[in-house]
Amino acid sequence: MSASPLTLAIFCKVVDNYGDIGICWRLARQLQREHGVAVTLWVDDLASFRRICPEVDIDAATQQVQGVAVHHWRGQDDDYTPADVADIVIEFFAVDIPPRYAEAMAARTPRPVWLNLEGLTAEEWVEGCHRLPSMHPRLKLTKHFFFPGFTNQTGGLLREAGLASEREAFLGQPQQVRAFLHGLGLPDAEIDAYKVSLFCYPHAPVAELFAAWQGGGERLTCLVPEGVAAGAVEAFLGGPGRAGAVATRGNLTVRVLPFVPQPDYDRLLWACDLNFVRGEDSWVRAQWAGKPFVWHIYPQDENLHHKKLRAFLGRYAPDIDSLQSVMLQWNGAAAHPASWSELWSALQGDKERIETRSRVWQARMLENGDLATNLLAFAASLR
Ligand code: TRH
Repeated sequence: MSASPLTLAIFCKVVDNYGDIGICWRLARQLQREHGVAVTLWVDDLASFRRICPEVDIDAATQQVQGVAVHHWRGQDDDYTPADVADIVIEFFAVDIPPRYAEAMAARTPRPVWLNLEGLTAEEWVEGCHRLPSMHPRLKLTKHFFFPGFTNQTGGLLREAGLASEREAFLGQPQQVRAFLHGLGLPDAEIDAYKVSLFCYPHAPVAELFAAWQGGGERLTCLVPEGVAAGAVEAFLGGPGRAGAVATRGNLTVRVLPFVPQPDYDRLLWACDLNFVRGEDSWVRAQWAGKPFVWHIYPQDENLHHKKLRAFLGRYAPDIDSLQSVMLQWNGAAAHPASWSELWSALQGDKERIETRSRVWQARMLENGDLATNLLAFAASLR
């Protein structure tokens, strides 16, 4: 008879957009598939969840999705008993788990491991805070901070075990890549051009970038998910930016794509020559894609995000000025703004170095292991 599986609960509050649920869902799936953990994902916004995972039923209080028990987290007032509590409890981005769940945690024997999974940043202080304990003010419970990161003194990055081989298998069959892009509506001419995927926040200087590409010396296909950079996209299209809408001006073709399920978003990143990504999860996926990328960081008060952006650039590309300049200006953080035509041609001039960097970086990140495995090892050390 096999022992009962380790149980784990993740509490996810969707603060904004798709990254919160994107990360929690990726972690949940991986823990279940690769480590045989019985995962319960508590999430407060099923509609956002469905955008990245279309099989989610937004009306179900509880449901099984790809082997994960998904519970609609409706509020803080429900009752829980110690039997409801998992062996490992993860609060994502310091959410407040329901008070009676915390009480049930304290009453459970043995007490669960309680982790706060934090956001990803390249700043150095993370190494000092990773794994630090914090006592509950009232209950006999200790939670530990778990930080993703870019060094072996952090929890590493989320990465599924088969990711690299899936990507190699996909890219190793050019007909499969073409078929995938045809499936997204691209005709051959758009597939044969330099391909860029564009995922950013509304304040990115997209219109300026489009103008540079339009007048640039190379045919370029820009693929934008529906609803992203809507103002600049609709101005370029001269009409609604619905999925399937497309227009060509000068050397630039802009095509609006449907918002695709998470696994297809990876394929899109793999298939493109350059990816503009944002937030946390798409940023990490772009790093694993092994392709050049430009990051639009999630904006924070008092431009705290500029510090985080610089910290990342300092690790990723301290020696590639063109890439630094593009990312800084894309994020409104350039000390001496330049024209987008200049920035773009400098970036293209460094193309090979940047391509090499994305592969070297990926190999370096592999050395830190993957976040799910690191997290389980840390939890085991506390049990
Ligand atoms: O959507 P984001 O901006 O999400 C977040 C949240 O805003 C969050 O509150 C904040 O803390 C965080 O950013 C920093 O960006 P992100 O993290 O890249 O998440 C997007 C998710 O959507 C990611 O899992 C990839 C997925 N996705 C698809 O599945 N299909 C698509 O077509 C696209 C464009 C993205």
